[in-house]
Amino acid sequence: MEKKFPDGFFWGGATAANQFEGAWDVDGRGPSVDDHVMGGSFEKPREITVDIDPNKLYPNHDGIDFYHHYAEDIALFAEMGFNMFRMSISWSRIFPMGDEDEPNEAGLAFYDKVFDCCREHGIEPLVTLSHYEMPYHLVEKYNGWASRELIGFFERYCRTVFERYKDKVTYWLTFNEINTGTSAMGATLSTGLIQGYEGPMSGIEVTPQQCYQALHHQFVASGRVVRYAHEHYPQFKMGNMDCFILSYAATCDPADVWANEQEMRRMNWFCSDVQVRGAYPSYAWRYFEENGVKLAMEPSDLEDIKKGTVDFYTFSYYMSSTVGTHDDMEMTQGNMTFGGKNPYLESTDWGWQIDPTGLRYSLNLIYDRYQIPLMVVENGMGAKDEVTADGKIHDTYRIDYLKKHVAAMREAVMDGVDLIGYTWWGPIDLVSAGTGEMRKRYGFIYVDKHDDGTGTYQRLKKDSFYAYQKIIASNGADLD
Ligand code: BGP
Repeated sequence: MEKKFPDGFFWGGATAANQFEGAWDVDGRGPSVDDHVMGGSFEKPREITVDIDPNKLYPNHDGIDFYHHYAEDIALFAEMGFNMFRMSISWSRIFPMGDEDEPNEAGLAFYDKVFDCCREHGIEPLVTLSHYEMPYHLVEKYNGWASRELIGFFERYCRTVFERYKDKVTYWLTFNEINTGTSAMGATLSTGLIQGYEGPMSGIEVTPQQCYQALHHQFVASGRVVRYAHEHYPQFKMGNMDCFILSYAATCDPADVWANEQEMRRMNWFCSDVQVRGAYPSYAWRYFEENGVKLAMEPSDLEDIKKGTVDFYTFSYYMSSTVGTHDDMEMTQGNMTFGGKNPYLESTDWGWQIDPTGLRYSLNLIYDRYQIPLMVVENGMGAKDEVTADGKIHDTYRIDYLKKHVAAMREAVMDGVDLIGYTWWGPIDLVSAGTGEMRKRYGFIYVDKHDDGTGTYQRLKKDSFYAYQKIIASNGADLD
């Protein structure tokens, strides 16, 4: 059987406005949630402050200054052969407070320039409407997505950008990694349930009631904007976005298998069952009852969810984990999560367990369940890079990770999965969402920016730049 990806496959990279644009207070932009989060590390959690302290370092404020380097960066992406670029629009650049009536023209004009630049290079933008941020004012005044009023504000923001960019953008995602809203980390980054909160980013205490009510508001908002897009812009393709953390049962003890199934439902299936199938899954109601969740709903909510199902399913995939019931399980860190250690896998320096076969397995599981086109919109390896005296970065570990994951996707395509695109996370180094570090680098392009805030912002091509270029040029056939 021929080992190949379909013609027209999308190859590219993925970013988020808050982690790389910088220019946090330029041209009328308002502060977003991430602008209140300080830098951290593997050992030290990021801290949130209510007021921005000018004596402290908030790494998202400057990011890697894509705001002033976009033309150079997009040209480098084109040089690698990208035909897709995933990016997000900063809501607080368009509506600085989030609840005002009129958008900020300077913010809108910035994305016009970015999309035009993509088009000039033959790159299709894939735009996330909300990637781990919202105007901080919405947290201060409404406690984020705890409030139903956010639905209307989000709709206004989406309608504004849909109309403005209708001729420039076709592929849209509503909420990045919406399923993290089931956890404390997501309550900060995604649903913003942190009114008045100061402390470690994952330290906020939230009840299942608070998490699922906020998620319900996001489901309704997503359903409404997807439906609106379908009705007004039939050319648009609307997708969801989940953080897929594949987990295996830690042993063949049936109790472990069932515990893992429960975790797979909570983490990986619950949100996409709603957004792809258009209804709360049958298993949700028992969970709600046993965990004291009573959703406040308006009569039209379930209809909005039903009528606003997505056209394609997208997800991030970095690692896998294990779940079990036995006390002697060894634990390890991971993306937005702690999980069981798998003795068959190696880990990155940040404890994320590398599992390319898990990507093939996940793609098969997801496609079997939903039967709609899939995209892997984040996959990558955070690592410390060293610049040699002659300005080179020999990131063989990243190339190895990349090739193994591309090979796994190729197998999944041959298994019959309708996979239409792949965007590597952080094709250019950017601020880590989890730790706020710069030294946790994902890029094929190195950026001279450091954890203490110093750096020239100079861009350098790593060895992986050329490796990805070769993979794209052969449409994934050449992995030697
Ligand atoms: C995903 C997020 C991204 C990104 C990535 C890597 O969960 O969608 O925003 O940051 O993970 O995570 P980190 O930056 O914590 O290494």
